[in-house]
Amino acid sequence: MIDKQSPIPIYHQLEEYIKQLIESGILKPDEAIPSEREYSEQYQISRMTVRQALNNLVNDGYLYRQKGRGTFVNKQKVEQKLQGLTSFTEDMKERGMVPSSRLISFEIIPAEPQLARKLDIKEYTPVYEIKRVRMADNLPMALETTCLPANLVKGLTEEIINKSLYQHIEEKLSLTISEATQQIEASIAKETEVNHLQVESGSPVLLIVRTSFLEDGTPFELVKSAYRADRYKFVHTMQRAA
Ligand code: 16G
Repeated sequence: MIDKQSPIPIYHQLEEYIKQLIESGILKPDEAIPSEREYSEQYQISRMTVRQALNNLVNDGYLYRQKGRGTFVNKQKVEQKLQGLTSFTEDMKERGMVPSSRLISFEIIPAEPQLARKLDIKEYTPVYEIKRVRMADNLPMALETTCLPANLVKGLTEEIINKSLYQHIEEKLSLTISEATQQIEASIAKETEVNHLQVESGSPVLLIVRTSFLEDGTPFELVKSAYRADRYKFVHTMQRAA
């Protein structure tokens, strides 16, 4: 597996080898991997080299560490396609995972000027502000703050937002959700994100800001989310112009 004559650095060879074992399912989620010492003895390589390979795999979300217990295989990341406009509930159900939410706060606030502009409403008109931890199979995936004009997306209750916002908008309010614009940016989890997402401080997150529109072009939500970078990857198919 390890070729010391190869120009490819040894830590990288070890990293790729462990990655293959994970991707092919030979190493299973939550299974402990051998220790630094075991790898170093087995392949006659320095512990520093092993540590570098394992650190990279932890940072890329393939492995996770538990203090005093060792290093374990992470669950495979959720692959999120960047094509259709789908809800969190739909995305998780499609993967056979059970979606749930933990409500952090739910209030009606006056829209400050920047938010009002983005939602195309008058300044200081009421908006719902909802903070939820979105979970899949009881594991926190994202911390999401959603702002919706209260005069447009009417009648929200805790019960509704603990289920699906999009389902309420489409089925109860009979509004047609049409499109969204979205930006994705890399960042490091802030303190609230560390707490709610149950990650270590310094962990990477993907920040997503989405504005979504109804059929007639009216913006109905501005959503800011922090997704755990160790649980998520975004996949986009592109076509080259003819
Ligand atoms: C997703 C959407 C969010 C939407 C929510 C509705 C992203 C980045 N965000 O989380 O804009 O409000 O789904 O989910 O994908 P729900 O219908 O399950 O409440």
